[in-house]
Amino acid sequence: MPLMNAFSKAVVRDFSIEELEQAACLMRGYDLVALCAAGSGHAGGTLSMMEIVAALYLKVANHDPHMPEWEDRDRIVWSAGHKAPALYLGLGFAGYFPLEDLVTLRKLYSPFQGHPHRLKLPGVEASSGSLGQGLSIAVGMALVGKMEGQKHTVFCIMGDGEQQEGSIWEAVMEGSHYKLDNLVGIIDRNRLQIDGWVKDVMNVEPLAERYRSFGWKVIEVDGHDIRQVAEGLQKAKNIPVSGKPTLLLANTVKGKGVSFMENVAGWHGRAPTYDEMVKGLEELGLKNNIAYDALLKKAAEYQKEVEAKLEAKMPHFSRHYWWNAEGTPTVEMEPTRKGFGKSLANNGDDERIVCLGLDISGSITISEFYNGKPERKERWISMGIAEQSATAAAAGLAREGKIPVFGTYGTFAAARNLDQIRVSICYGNFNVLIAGAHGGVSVGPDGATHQALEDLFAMCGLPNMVVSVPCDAIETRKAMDYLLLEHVGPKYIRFAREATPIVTKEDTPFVFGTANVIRLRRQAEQMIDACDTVLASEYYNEHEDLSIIACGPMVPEAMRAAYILKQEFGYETRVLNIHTMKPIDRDAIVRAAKETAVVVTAEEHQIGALAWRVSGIITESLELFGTPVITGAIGVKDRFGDSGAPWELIKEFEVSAEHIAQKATELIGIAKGKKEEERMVLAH
Ligand SMILES: Cc1ncc(C[n+]2csc(CCOP(=O)(O)OP(=O)(O)O)c2C)c(N)n1
Repeated sequence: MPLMNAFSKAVVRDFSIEELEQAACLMRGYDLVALCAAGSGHAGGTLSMMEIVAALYLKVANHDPHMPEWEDRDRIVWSAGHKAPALYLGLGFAGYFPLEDLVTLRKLYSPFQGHPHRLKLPGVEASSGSLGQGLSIAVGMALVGKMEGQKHTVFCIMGDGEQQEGSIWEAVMEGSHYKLDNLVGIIDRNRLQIDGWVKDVMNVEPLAERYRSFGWKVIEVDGHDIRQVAEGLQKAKNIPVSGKPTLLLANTVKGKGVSFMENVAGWHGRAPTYDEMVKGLEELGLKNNIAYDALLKKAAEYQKEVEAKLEAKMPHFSRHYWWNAEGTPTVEMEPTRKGFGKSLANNGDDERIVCLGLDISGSITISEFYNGKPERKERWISMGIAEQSATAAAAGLAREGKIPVFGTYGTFAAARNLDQIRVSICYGNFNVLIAGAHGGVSVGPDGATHQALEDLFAMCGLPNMVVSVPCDAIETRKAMDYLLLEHVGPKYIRFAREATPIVTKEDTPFVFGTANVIRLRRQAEQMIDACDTVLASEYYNEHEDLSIIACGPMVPEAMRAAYILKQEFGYETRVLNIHTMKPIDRDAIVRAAKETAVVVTAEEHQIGALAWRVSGIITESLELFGTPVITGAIGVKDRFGDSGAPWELIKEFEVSAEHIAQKATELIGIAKGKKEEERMVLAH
C-alpha cells in the first residue's frame, strides 16, 4: 500500500517500479546538494539507502504526510541516526515539506538536524544518533501495537556496523520472545563503517544466520534492485501472523551512484565540495534536473538570517572583539584533539599501553598511536561500535597490568557506558584512561545527540576518578603525558574537535591539580604574549576587580573577556585555568573569591559541573565566613544542543567571551552598589 489519506483511507499515490527508481536516483542528487550546502554530513551511508527509502516511504509504508500522527500509520524508526538526510528525503518526497527546505540541513535552528529530532520535524518517529537504540524503541512500539490489537507495522532501519552494539541483540531477543510479527528490522549491509570494513573492525557476520538463530525470519535482497526491495518489504509486512519478527537484509554499496564515493570508507562522514557535488550529479545524470545553484543560494540566504539572529542576541560593546577581529590580540588555532594524538604517538612505545578503537579512530586522533608504527599494531584492539563492552574490557586489561586507553565522542565515552565506568573501572579502581573527545559544542552540526554537555557531571561525581579538561592542544598533550604514565587509577580527559585558540606555550607551567592564574599584562599582537601565566600557588594578590574561573576551551574565552573588560571598563581580571577538574584546586578558588569578591565561572557544559563545585567550595569555606562574594555562572542553561557551527553555538548557548564580560559587569555593578549602600549607611 502506498501514500494514504488518513481520513478517507484512499490511496493518494501508488508509485510504479520505474517511478520508484527515478525517485531513488533523484534522492541521491538532493542528498549531494544538501550535504554540500551543509558542508558536513554522511554521504556514504545515505547514498546506500535510497532504494530502501524510496520503496518504504513511497510504496510500502502506510502513512499520510498531512497527518503524521495518524494512529494507523506504519512506523519507521531510524536507529542509524547519522543517515538522517535519507530519512528527510523519504519524508520530503512523500510530501511532508517542500523538498527545497532540505538545504537548511545541519544549520542552526533547522528542523533538519544532523541527527533526527522528533520534536523538530513531523514524520520523525524517534530522536536518534546514538547507535544501537532504535530497535529497542521499535520493540516498545510494536509491543503496544500487539497490546492494543493494532494492524500497523513497525520498521527499524539500522547499519551493519551498528550491529556491533550489544543492545541491538537484547532487542533482537525481545522481538522473538514477544513474537513481534509486526516488527521489521532493515539492515543496510554496505559492509563499511568508519574505521574500514566491518569484517576487519569487528565482524558481525553471518547476520542472516545470527538473526535466524534468535528466532527471526530473514529476507535477503539486493538493496539496489528496487523491485526486490519493495517486494521484500511488502512480504515482511504481510507475513500472516507468523509469530516472528522479520529482518530485511539489504546488500548495498556505500556511496552508491557516485563512482569516487563507492566503497570508500573515507566518504562515511564527509560532504562533497561544490565540484564534487557537480561531478556526482553528472554521474547520476541529474546535472540538468536539479537546480543546485538556486538551492545553494537558498541555503546561503538561510545562513545569513541565522547570522543576523545570532548577532542580535549578542551583548554589544563599543566595537567587535571576536577572535582575530581587528584590534583584538590574535591567536593561532589548533584542535585540542591533536594534543591527545601527539601524546599517544610520543609515549606509545611503553609496552603497557594498549589502545581500544571504537570506530572513530582517525577523527579523535587515537590512531596516532599506531600511525607509522606497525610494531604497535598488536597493542591496538579494535572493539567496533561497542562502548559498553570496551569499557569493561578495559577494566580487564588493566587488571592484567596494562594501561588501556579508549576514546570516542565524549557522550559515548562517558554516558553510554556510565555503569561500566562506575562499577567495572572506578569501583575496582583500575588504571584506565578514558578520552571524551569532541567535547562540548565542538561537534557542531552533528547536533544534540553528539554534543557532550553533561559528561563532566558524571565523571567528576565518580569516586576514584580524576578529571582533566585542558584548555588547548599543548595543554592537552601535557595533561595526557601526566595521566598516561604518572597517574595510576581511573582518569578522564575531555577535549574538543574543532580548532580552538592556543593560549599556552611549551614552558607554561602545568602541575596536575594546581590551577594556573592568567593575567592580561600588556598590549601585544598575540593574546599569548599579552598575558602572563603562573601557578596559582605562586601568585600574589593584585586586588583585581574580578575572577573568571574557567576550564577547557572557555579559558581562551575568559582571556578574551578579560581583554574586553579592560578595554571597555578598565577592569582587571584574574583568570583561573582549572585544567584539573578533579581534584580541583580549592585553595586557588578560595583565594580568588576572597581577594576579588566577584567570581564568574565559565564552562562549555551544562551549568554546574564547574559552577556548582566552585560555589560549593566558596560556601563551605570557613576562611570566607563573613566575606561577601558574588558569583555568576556562564554555561549551557539546561537545554539540549542544536546543529550549527561551533562558533555559532558558542553564541547561541551564550557562552562567549562577550557573555562572560556582560555577566561580569552586572556582578561588579551589584558589588559596587552594595559597597556604596554600606558607605551611605555608615555615613549616616
Ligand atoms: C553509540 C555511538 N557510537 C558511535 C557513533 C559514531 N558513529 C556514527 S556512524 C558510525 C558508523 C556506523 O556504521 P554503519 O552502521 O555500518 O553505518 P553506515 O556504514 O551504513 O553509515 C559511528 C561509529 C554513534 N553515532 N553512536
